[in-house]
Amino acid sequence: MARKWWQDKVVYQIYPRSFQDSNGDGIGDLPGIISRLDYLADLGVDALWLSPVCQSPQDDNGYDISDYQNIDPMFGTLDDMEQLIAEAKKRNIKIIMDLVLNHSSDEHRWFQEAKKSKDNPYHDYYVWRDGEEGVLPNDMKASFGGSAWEWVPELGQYYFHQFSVKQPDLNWENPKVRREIYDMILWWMDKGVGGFRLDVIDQIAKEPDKKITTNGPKLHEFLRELSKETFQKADLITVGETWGADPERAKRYSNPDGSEFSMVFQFEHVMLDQEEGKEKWDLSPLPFVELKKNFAKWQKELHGSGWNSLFWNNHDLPRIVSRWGNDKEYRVESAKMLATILHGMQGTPYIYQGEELGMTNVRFPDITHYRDIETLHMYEERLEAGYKKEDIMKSIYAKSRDNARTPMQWNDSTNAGFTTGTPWIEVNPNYTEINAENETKDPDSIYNYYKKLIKLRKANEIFTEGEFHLLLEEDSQIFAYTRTTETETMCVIANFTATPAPCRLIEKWNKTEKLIHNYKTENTDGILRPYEAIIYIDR
Ligand code: TEU
Ligand code: CA
Repeated sequence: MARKWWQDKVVYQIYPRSFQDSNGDGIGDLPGIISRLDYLADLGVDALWLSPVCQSPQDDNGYDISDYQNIDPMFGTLDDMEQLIAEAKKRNIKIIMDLVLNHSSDEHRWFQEAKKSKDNPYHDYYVWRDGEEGVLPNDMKASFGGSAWEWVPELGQYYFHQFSVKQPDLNWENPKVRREIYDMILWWMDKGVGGFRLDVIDQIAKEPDKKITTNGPKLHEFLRELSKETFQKADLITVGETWGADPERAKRYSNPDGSEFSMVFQFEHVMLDQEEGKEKWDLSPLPFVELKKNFAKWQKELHGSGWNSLFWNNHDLPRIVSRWGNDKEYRVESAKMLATILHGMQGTPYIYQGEELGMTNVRFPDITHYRDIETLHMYEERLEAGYKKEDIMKSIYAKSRDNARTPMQWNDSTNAGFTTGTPWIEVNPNYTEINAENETKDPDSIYNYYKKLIKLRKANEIFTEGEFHLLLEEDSQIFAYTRTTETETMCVIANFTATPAPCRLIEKWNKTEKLIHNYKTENTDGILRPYEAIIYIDR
């Protein structure tokens, strides 16, 4: 497979409302991001994926867009966006925008028109079914609680929404909708945007009468048209968010011929601690051996025939160091170990803001401190269903999306240097210890470890090219694998637990060159210390 220019790049995800506030209103904004570009350039990332900053009533923190061609005043102006693109460019950083194309906000002009009458030219931009009040077209459920159908009495019709009632689904069957979308994307491309992340893109080809949401029959037809009409006109980085992807589907999304996207976000690995038929709130332990095999499967399947992204975190997921690491006595070691495992693989690493500092989950005393629509709906639903408050809070501590959304911890001043005002969501109280100012100064910090991993990827082709091979498959503590090219072999070895783990690989690999190690002293006895991780290379 011919190498693509973007394959050795590293992406950093910014959740704008929680990154840096510049004007004291408690909400992060574009000028705030601009003021932190030097930090990001120092870290060494090549592109910034911004969660949505377009105009939005913020029902789902911007994933409900009311004007795709404007910036929400809360975040700044179009001028600020152009300035961000230009300032980032000076530092060789591209801006990746978040495209929410499955649905719009109900406050979008299209929807406002659509609900005026059945023969309004915009009516068919959305998905409607005739019916009677109280008699739903079917029993489909919306992601953020309740039915997927919302009654509009003036029309005598229901509209379809896979997410909240304020996120009506767009009708991709309508060629006019598709054309509007393409023109909008071309307009952003013209402004110098370097790429796009496509929100729930495998859900656009829904067929609600057949209860199909994900992977509808027309999905790839739509995606190929979308790609051809827009992204292929420039050489962009594009990534589709596809919760329903298996390796076969992922190969189509990320086909090296460029007919759909550059790469894919698939979620199999982050769903392993959720049992079949259960919700994410029903907690169960991580099946570690399965995790290794799952990664191995994806590494093998996509090698040479697709391209994966590598991530532990995003704005929807709990903090990885609290989830599968140890955010207490081994926070630093385990954060570095998790980074080592992930960055050693083939694919494009995504670092979610604060991950490079080892930021942790938060435990607010009660529900009044939480802001996420999904968390709030679940809380109400489970209370009604008779769950105990303590148990609901336990699920929230483990899985709430707000764990990832507390403000970025810049320093130990009030509100972690995020805002001079009152933050829209409280800062994690551990900011006095965990913050960017401390970590940029400390050569042994998690931050400087990430910086080193990013440098290694750029300096060693094997990170991008090497073929993956899982070692010690059934070992219940050690995650180990090799990457090989025609001339070199690299070996990644890590203890995924807080218990020492004897490892027969160490003796042999100690004779080779060490690329990175999360402990300061050599491993001389072949026993991996808690969360110890090493990358070796045999040149
Ligand atoms: O997320 C897709 C999605 O399916 C989420 O609802 C996911 O299941 C949930 O967050 C897991 O807890 C995307 C965005 O990333 C998310 O922030 C949006 O809320 C959602 O789409 C709707 O646009
Ligand atoms: Ca602000």
